[in-house]
Amino acid sequence: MPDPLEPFDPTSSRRRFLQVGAAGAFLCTIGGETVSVAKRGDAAKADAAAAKVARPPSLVGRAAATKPAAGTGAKVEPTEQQTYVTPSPQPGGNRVEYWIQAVETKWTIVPSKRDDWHDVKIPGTSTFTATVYQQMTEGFAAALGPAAIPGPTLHAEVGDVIVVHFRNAFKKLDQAVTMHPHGVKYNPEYDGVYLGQYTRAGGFIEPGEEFTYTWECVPESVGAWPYHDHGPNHTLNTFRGMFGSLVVREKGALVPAVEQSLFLHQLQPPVTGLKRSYQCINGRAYAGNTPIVRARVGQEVALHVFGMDNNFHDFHIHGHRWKDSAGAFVDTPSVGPNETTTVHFVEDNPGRWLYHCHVFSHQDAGMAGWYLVE
Ligand SMILES: [Cu+2]
Repeated sequence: MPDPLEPFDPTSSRRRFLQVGAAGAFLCTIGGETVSVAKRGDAAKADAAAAKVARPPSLVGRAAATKPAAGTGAKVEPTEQQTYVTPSPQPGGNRVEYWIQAVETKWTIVPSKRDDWHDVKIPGTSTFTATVYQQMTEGFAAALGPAAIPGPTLHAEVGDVIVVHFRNAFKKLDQAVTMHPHGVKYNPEYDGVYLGQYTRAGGFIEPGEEFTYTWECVPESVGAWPYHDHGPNHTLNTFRGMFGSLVVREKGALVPAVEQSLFLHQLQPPVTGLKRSYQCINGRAYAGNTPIVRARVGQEVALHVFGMDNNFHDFHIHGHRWKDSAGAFVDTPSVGPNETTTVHFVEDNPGRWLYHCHVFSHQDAGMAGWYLVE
């Protein structure tokens, strides 16, 4: 493998080009066109292809479907022969509403230009244009959260419905995007997936448009799950930041004192246009830039760890171990693409600890952070 700290330079040698290029390369199938995203600048090709994807004919008459009276059980506009009913909360459940927009934003991967773990400088620019989900106040009146990687964490309980008022607020990128959840129950209207001629209302939200998703929290939804873009250009948009988490609890369950979602993913030159690749946690690389998790002895700690790229990752915290879902003690479980593992323990070991992906080429290129216990 190439030294991940070496700048990416496709002209330096063919061997390096093949190695580094292959490491970050992927194919986007966009509206019937296959685009290779393999080297710096290739993201623009995928964006250009996505701009040409036509509104699916299945969405004729879509205006009525974009704004169903969510929670009232009103039927959305049929887009095929079958119609679907907007679900309502179970008795005792709530409508948990969010306003979330898709935006482009300048994002810096290593703001401190340092790796506090190895106590070295990380030179060079690490700023690129990310695509992200941003939480807004009711009616999209104002920003409620930052335009950041990852998007907001959504919280709900079994019996609730999560209602996401979603807006595509892209300014420069001319392409449809969506919000596709894992873990919750939804009918095809609220799947948030582009399916060509079979696309339903929630699967193609163009710049300036809004759509309201309604997702049910059923008993099988308990846990932490990712959401991400699943529009025509979903692979690229997800790789450059369009993802977040949703956490569903049993009714009345207590919230852990320390709870944090951690996304393990890489930001590679074909996606960012930067000279080198970064192994990231929540869009940031190297200890001091990645999330600093803090806890006190005796507190319940839950860390939801997601794989959010093409790789498998091994999540490790020094000084700690916990039980997996099968009841076995672990300290380095693996997560694959869009898979979640929850680290769950009562804190019993004070100190400055490192957490990191234990794939060695990932940990050394930034996929690490601090866990501080008083
Ligand atoms: Cu990893």
